[in-house]
Amino acid sequence: MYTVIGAAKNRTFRIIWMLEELGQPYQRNRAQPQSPEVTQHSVLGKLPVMVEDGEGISDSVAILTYLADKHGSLTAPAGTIARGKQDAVTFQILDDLESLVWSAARHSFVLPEEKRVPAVKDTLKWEWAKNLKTLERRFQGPFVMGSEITVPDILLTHTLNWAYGAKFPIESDDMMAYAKRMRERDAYLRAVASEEA
Ligand SMILES: N[C@@H](CCC(=O)N[C@@H](CS)C(=O)NCC(=O)O)C(=O)O
Repeated sequence: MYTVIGAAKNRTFRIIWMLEELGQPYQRNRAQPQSPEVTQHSVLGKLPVMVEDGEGISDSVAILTYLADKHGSLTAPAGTIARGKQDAVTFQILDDLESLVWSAARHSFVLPEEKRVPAVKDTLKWEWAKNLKTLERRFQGPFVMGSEITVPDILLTHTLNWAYGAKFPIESDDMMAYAKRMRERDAYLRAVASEEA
């Protein structure tokens, strides 16, 4: 049985959603970042961490990739060209989209107040709009990599939700419709219910 460590409303949601897509049982430990439950498994102290047989794996995308490979689902097989292309899109989402909303959060409430530069958020939003258009050119539809849901869909949907909440621009109707479709999935709705339980 997997144990997912992470309080609600953060990247932990990606893992819960993935496990719901896979139909795998799991238990929750809603520990806070930097608490002993987290730091015993990860020196970073960040959420999420997933524990299996007493061993912890940190970093949401590492966990998603581990689960996808282990269960042979939501991924192209490791060592294939298709997988190389899928991982490239995963890194594009991390580098060019998630990093921008994360920087905006850091300059809004994460960094010590005297270190924040609120004006940087305009630049981050401008760059986001440009980078989202580039991602859209790579988007195959109906899912990121084509006909099947894969790891980048979990990451992209979570990042779009986060960006929307942070008032980052999502100008494309297609992207808005995609995110809405993803949020209507049964597994997504079960993950939301788990977060709210
Ligand atoms: N790249 C990591 C980032 C993890 C991360 O920064 N998690 C946040 C919550 S979403 C956290 O634990 N922040 C508290 C801290 O850094 O102490 C991942 O995707 O899991």
